[in-house]
Formats: sequence, structure tokens, C-alpha cells
Amino acid sequence: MKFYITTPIYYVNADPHIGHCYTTIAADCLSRYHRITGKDVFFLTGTDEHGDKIALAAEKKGISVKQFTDEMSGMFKKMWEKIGISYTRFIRTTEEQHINTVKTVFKKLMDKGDIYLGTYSGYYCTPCEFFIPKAKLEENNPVCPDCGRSVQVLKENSYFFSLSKYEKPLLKYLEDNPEMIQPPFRIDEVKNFISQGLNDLSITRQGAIWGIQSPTPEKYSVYVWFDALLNYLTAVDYTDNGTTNKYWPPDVQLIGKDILRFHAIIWPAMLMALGLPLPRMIFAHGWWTIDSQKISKSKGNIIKPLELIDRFGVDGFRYFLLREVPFGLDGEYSDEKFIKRFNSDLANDLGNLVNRTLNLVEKLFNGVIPGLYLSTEMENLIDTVMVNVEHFMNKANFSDALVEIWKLITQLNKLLDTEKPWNSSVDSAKQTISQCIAGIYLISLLVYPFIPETTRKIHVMFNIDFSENEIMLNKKNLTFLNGRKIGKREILFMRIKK
Ligand code: ME8
Repeated sequence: MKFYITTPIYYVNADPHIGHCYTTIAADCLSRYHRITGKDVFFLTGTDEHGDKIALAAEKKGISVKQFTDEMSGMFKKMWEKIGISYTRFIRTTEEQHINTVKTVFKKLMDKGDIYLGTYSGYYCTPCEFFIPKAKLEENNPVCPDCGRSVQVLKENSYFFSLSKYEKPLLKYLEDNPEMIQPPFRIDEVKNFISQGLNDLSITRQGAIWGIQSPTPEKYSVYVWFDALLNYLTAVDYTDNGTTNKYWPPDVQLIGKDILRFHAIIWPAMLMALGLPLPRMIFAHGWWTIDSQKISKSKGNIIKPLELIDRFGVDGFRYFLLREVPFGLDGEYSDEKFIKRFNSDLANDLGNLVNRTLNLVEKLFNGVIPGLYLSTEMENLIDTVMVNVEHFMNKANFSDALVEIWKLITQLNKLLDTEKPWNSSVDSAKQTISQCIAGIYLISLLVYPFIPETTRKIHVMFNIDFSENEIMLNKKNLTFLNGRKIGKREILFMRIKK
């Protein structure tokens, strides 16, 4: 019943932007969902703090790298607090425990013969932290094939990880376990890449100043990606004996598609070399774009999360990101889309349902919930929605899970429209209202992983003690709602004018 979920650890050379929030909110949503279905969740996120570009960013600011990484890592923590990220562990690659893990793994693989000394001759892209094979470079134009920036020429002694040795075992593993790579359309890309042949990977840098020292006679820095990927092992207390705590292996590793090869090729090969079980699912989501360009610091087309949160609230922000675009595909960001989604789904559908229902409880029943009733039709709909939400959440399909939940919201709004409890007999009004109350309560649980602050607000309006630890997704025992005096009403989502 354990559930281990990770996000990438983010580079600290720039403030968190909408893309970083996207992956982290998605991981938070899955964590919350699995918690309220009774799992023991371990949710890992953190910051990636080594590499020349971090050292350069600190130098530019005129402060020490230590001070810079402390400050920037703190910015990420602050942002996660602001948007309700319920992580279990925030890891930093500059931590002692992590440095030890990297050295331990390095030594182990050296002892095994999977790390050896050689010479690297080729190109390196510092912004991408990527060794570029000669075949990938256009003649006379040595720029990075990924980011288009100029590359550095390197010729130096280096330790190598014998990635090529794992080419066949990895292909076989992916044949046997295709579900490890999600969404399913990504697996061919990974397999094709492996089939073209894997080169051994240079995993040390001679000149790099800011990195973990290799446990070798020469004083080299460990390559940042070799260092960074191992954070997922540090967090589960990897030891010299090769053991971990109960959370290994990861159940879901969320990443953006930009870093799929690192996670779907190098990472599993490292784990195979260590003799550890591989992650159950590596999910590469798409990019938020503007004019079809990836939103990124280097492109300078950043969308600032705090500005959106000021306008739409934390839940408006979370909802948009999880609902607007099927997880896995790219999504073009626009203000208009944001406003439309907010007004139609949150203000009109959910907000109105809650407001109308509680207004009627006040007007018709002196603010006391008038009984508990669910028609067979509504019971069936709830059962179907619960089953479908589970199905979609197991596939990290957030938008379809929300579509399911909204079916229930739409149905209850329809019920109010057709039954018109303000204009019907007391008995009929009781049935309609109590049905809406039960429905809203269940909706408040179903939306909790996505928009937890809204759940809290609904519970306060229902006059229920709100304790996140006690939220459980089951529809049994709603009797505590019966005869309860409701609390003070508030508007959940104010319509936004353009
Ligand atoms: O790659 N749309 O860190 P990073 C969606 N440190 N997601 C986006 C995005 C966008 N426009 N821009 C960024 C690194 N992301 C390494 C990872 S892990 C062992 C080391 C998200 O700061 C997405 O999850 O460049 C992407 O993979 C990640 O931020 C890259 O963050």
C-alpha cells in the first residue's frame, strides 16, 4: 500500500515558473489522491544545485554559490508552500546524505567494472548539461541540437559509465514492461534511440568547479546528471550495502518530455547496474508553450505563477493546469483560455451549485440540512464516477478524471433546475436539497486532490471540522450531514471579467 512519487529536481539558476509548477502540482494531485484512498505516500521533490551554470549564475549575482543555492532553493520551497504542495521530502543535491549516496554508487560501480577511466573527446553544452555525440552536430556549425546554443569543445580524461553494456537488457526490459514509459506513444521514441546504439557515458568533468568530487585518485567533478538522478535513491535512504527503505521502487516518476532520455535510458541502466528494481512508471508530460515555443527561462517567455495566483487564486491556477490539457500533450497558454475555464467550470458549475444549494438550505430549512437521500439514479452515477476517477488517476489522466467529476456537478445543477425546490412541496424540496448536499460533500472529496483549498472551504460552509488527515475517499456514512446546521456561506469563485 505504499506509493512513491517523484518530480524532477529543478535547477536553481532561475526562479520557479509555470512549467515547474505544472509537474509539481500534478505530483501533488496524485499524492493527495493516493493518500485519501488509504496509501502510504512518499512524495519527493527538490532542487538540482550542481553544475557550472549554477556557479556562473551565483558569480553573476556577486554572491557565493552556497548563499545563492540556499536562496534559490528557498524560493522553490516558498512557491510550493504557496500552491499547497504536500511533499514528504525536499531534497537538495548539496546535502551531505546525497553526496554520500553519489560517492557510494560511484565506488560500487567502479568495483563492478561498470565505471572505468578513459578519454572524452567531443562537445559539451553547459546550459543543457549534455555531452553531444559528434554525429548529432552539423558540420561547421557546432551548436547544441537541443537548445541551439554554442557548445564547448572538450578533450580530457574522464570516467565512463558503461551504458552500452545495458543496451540489450534495457531493450528487453522495455519489450517486457512497456507500461514503464508513459504516455504509451513515448515508448517508440525511447526504443528507437536505444536501438541506434548507446555510447558509454562520460560521468566526470575535469574543469568543473561546482560539483561532487569523484571518489577517485584524480580530483574530478561528477557529471551533474549522474549526480542528479541519484537523488531518487538518496531520498529512500540508500546505504553502502545497497539497501533502501520500504518505498523503493518509485511508483510514478513525473518528468517533462525534455528529460525523457535521461530518465528512460540512463537512469534505468544505472539501476540495472546496481541490481535494483526499476520504477513502475515514468511519465513524460508535454510542455506549456507560447506561440508554440516552450515556456522557459532561456527563451525569456516566462509566465509568472504568482501573477496568475493573484488573479485566479491557488485553486484556479491548479485547476487550469490539470484540466486544460491532456497530461502528456503540449498546451498553448493563453489568458483567454484561463478566464474561460475559470468562469465556466469553477464559477458557473461548481461555485453556483454550492451557492444555490446552501442558499436554499438557509431559505427553506433555516440553515439545517433537511435529511439524507440519494436516488438510485444518483447512487449509480456516483458509483460510476468513483470507478472512472480511479481508472483515470491510475493513468495520471487528470483532465479526464475532472471531466468525470464534472458529470456529477452538471447532474446536480440539472436536478435543481428541473425540480425547482424553491417552488415545490416541502417533501420534494427536502429530497432535492438533501441529494445536492450529499452530492456536494462527495464532490468535495473527489476534487480534493486537485483543488484542496476548495474542499476546505466547502467543509467550513458545511460546518464540518476540516482535517486533511481524516479525508478519505469513500461514500459510506454520510449520516453526520443529516440535521447539521450549516456555517457561514462564502462565494467560492468570483467570475472574472476580462
Ligand atoms: O531538467 N512546460 O531541471 P529544470 C512544462 N535539473 N513543464 C516544464 C516546462 C514547460 N514549459 N519547463 C520546465 C532539469 N518544465 C534537471 C532535472 S531530475 C533528476 C534533474 C518542468 O529546472 C518539466 O518537468 O530544467 C521539466 O522536465 C522540468 O521542469 C525541467 O526543470
